[in-house]
Amino acid sequence: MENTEKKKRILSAIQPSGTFTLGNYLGALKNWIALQDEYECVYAVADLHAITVRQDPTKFKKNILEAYALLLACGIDLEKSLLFIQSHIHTHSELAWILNCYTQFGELSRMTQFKDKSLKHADNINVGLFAYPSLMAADILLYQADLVPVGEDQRQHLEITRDIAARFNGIYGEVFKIPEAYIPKIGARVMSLQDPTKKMSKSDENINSWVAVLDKPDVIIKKFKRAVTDSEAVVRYAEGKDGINNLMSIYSAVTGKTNEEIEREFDGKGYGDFKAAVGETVVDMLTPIQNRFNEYMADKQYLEECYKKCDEQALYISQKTLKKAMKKIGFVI
Ligand code: ATP
Ligand code: LTN
Repeated sequence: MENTEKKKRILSAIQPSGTFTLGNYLGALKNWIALQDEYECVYAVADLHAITVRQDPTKFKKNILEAYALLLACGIDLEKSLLFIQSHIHTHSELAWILNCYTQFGELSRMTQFKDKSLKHADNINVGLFAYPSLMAADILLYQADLVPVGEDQRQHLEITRDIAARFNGIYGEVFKIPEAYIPKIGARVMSLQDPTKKMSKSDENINSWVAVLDKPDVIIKKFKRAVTDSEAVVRYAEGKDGINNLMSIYSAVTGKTNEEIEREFDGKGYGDFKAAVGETVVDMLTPIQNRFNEYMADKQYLEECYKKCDEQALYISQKTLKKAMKKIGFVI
């Protein structure tokens, strides 16, 4: 996939750290799918990033393959986009090392994700966790990406990517394109079903607080039934009604209905009916994805063909940038 057309290039990646949630789907993946016609999209399973926290080898291997299959099942179309496995492309580790040498200790120390994760994994504050942003910068800069769709939590990492690229270009000339953040036209911030003031997160130990894309229909329905609401018993979007607001924005993201339309639809009905309706629309949305996921997982050979084809193209594109950077530094190429 060469950048011959005028289409801008989008790059994004997701860590294969366990199952994906409805938050990941509505907040990120759905958008990845929607971008495929307008942009040249390069997507990756960021498995190298995932080892900054300790992984069980058997589970890790399963998670990587499942993440790949799930992304395909969500609708990444390999006729239009690339979807590769980060660790298969050796240029990422190589450029990350180089970029480490153009990144300051002080600026990495200021990364909020590093500070948060250091607290969470106090027994394993490894150098990889510290240097995480320079690997992410390598992911982005290797493909000369124009735009990077990122959630709020990754914004700081995109900023440092821009700083590193500008610093390198300042020394050696135009080697890297400076990427911009892409603010999605669609995309919802999905909150926890048990504490709607917190974002839905798969690392939340209360499994009722999140819905996984691969949860069985009855489990999904049950989790929505148990969702925390309020005592007003009126379906309307308003301040102080975090639980209902969250359910309304999920319902809206899935059905495309506006808040007014939802309020009209559930006028005179109780929360029980509303929660059941939200659960059912989510099930209807996820069932075809789950079916496709099962088909892909049953055909490992097909999956392998998919990632090998993409790996080859990703290597080709990324190698050009890596060579250019190395040549500028003075390596014997
Ligand atoms: P963790 O719980 O381990 O922090 P996570 O579920 O928050 O993980 P990430 O891997 O950090 O997921 O994020 C992957 C992508 O999904 C990011 O683009 C992030 O912005 C998006 N995302 C994650 N959770 C939500 C959410 N609740 N609502 C909207 N988008 C989300
Ligand atoms: N750090 C990101 C995942 C990620 C990424 C990237 C996102 C790795 N490399 C390149 C955008 C571009 C996360 O944890 N959400």
